[in-house]
Amino acid sequence: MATSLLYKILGSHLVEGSLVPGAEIAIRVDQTLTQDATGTMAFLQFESMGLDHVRTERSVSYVDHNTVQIGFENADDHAYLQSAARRFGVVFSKPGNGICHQLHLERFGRPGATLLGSDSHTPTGGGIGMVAIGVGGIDVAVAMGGGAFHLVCPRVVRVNLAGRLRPGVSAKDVILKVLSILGSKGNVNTAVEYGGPGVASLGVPARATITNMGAELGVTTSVFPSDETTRRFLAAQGREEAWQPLAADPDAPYDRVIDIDLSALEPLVACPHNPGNVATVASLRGKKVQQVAIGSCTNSSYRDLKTVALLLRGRHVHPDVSLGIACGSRQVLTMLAREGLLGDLLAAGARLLENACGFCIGCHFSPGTDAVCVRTSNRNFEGRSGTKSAQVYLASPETAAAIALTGEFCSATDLGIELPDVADPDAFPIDDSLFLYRDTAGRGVPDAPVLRGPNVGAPPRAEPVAETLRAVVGIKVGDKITTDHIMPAGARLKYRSNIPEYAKYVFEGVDADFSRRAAAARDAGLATVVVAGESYGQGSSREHAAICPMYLGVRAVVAKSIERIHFANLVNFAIVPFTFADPADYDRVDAGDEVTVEGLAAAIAGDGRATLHDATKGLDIPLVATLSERQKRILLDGGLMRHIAARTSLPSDL
Ligand code: MIC
Ligand code: SF4
Repeated sequence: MATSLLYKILGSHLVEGSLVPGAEIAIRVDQTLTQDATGTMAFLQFESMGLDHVRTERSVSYVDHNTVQIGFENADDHAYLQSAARRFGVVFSKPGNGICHQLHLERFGRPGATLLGSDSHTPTGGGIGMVAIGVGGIDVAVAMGGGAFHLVCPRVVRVNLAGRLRPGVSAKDVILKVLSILGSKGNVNTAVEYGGPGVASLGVPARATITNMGAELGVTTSVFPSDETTRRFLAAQGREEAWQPLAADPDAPYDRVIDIDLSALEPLVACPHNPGNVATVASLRGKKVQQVAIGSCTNSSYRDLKTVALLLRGRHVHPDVSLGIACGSRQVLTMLAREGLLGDLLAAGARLLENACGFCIGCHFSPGTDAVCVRTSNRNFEGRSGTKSAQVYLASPETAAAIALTGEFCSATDLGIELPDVADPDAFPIDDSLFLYRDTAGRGVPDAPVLRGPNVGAPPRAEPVAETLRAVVGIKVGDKITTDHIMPAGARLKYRSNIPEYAKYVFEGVDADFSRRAAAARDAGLATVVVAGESYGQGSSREHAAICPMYLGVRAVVAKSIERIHFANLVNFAIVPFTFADPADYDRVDAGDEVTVEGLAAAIAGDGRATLHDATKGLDIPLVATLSERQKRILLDGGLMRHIAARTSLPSDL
């Protein structure tokens, strides 16, 4: 039977279930990646499983998120991660090496492999034909131990690309076009597969930009075929042996087919405060801009930054604009330096930022009050930049460069100059010296010490779901509440390894008193319920958006709908992910209401149907938790770690 590329790769890794959309399946995981902001929890959880080394083909621990290092906390986290990597047979990528997704694509990814990463943009690897999926740290910990990854088999949307991009239009415009068609919600348990004659005209970095921002669609993963372009990219990285050709069968069935003519695309932007708010650059022409930031795991390749450097060469950034540039990897930075392009950027007045996540997650380079800001990153959620009132737009590197020069919205073609057409080189400069422990990877060093500073504490264990839930509605939020709303990053990122401290900031930007109230309710023996609208938990994979609420006594979320990674994280920490049986009931519950759910554990063990009794209003509201049999057991056991301890003998049954 003709098969999609996604199902071919999933099929070759299937260990449980069958490839039927909507069914629960389990797959073997070849590679894992973690980054420092989610990695400390992942490694603490891995340690608690009692294994002496990882069981994967390749696991890499990157440090790229918390590199600002104000205070001792970040450096302590880095030291913990480095020592744990050595001990357990993981390759360690030192800070300064670059952003995990860019680096993994350059140095480790391989077509046809599965990659599980504790970061939502892990699907960047789909740019070279991997099935790469973003998950919470605890799921990566299990995969590092050799355990299978359980997921809902996604339905597959095919995006057929035809034609060729015009000058001034690039990969970011393609994915923004896809976002304008599919939207940034409602795509749970869906995957996107790209194909068609237009694929050949896109280089690997372009493909990776597109699969990277599949995260903003909310899909499980996105994948491109592996072809001659992929082979050339891997050969230029000195890794041709990792290549294999991969494509869908010509008549493969798809759930939906979308046709995009690349030659008809024009420069696009995502407007505040969601990547799905897509508009044309032309519609904003002339609007003044105060800050431009170029980089992030979406658009920081050699191709992207050389394009920017050539556009800026011999010109100067507008006096009212602050332009920051962050390369995705040391390889990219080295190439810019060797080709003299760094000089062009500096001469133009750009500020060189560290090769790290940095501005993308609000660690630094926050814009001023009410500033209009254009970024090449993938998320423009309210407040993520560090400035709540800032208006952040997402655009391609060429559009961002043109705006930096003129100080207002315009596209690169408006500059009236010949636009560069940058191709990848035949050979990238290879220097793997900041990847440590390659020689002991997979085996580890059993007697190597693991360093734990005072900021590094084991995550609290979840509790089995109660027979009866007695709670207060601690907060009621609207639609598209992102994990950045639930668990802010930026200045708070340094508490990722210290749950009691980090928990003080749950919902900080939405309701700064939430944490105090929830902790007080917990201490008085009352649980907290979060009530939410559509697409709750959009965005990142950070399981802290489940762990910290759990620590504060949150035992259930009741929403109109919940996004995939956050749903899984809630289950992994024994918070029941309910949806309203009738979404209209959302309007009948309010923050502060006292609520009970009788027979909660029995409902979870059964069909997931339960009744929320709102004692304050005297109402009964039907709820449903749509769970697989495995997820039911995890909730009843008290979270994934307890479930593993109770049900498996490590590591083979993970
Ligand atoms: C993000 O882009 O929001 C992050 C920071 O990379 C997160 C991971 C995290 O919160 O540590 C993600 O995308 O998963
Ligand atoms: Fe880092 Fe931003 Fe990419 Fe997240 S989206 S991995 S913070 S660069």
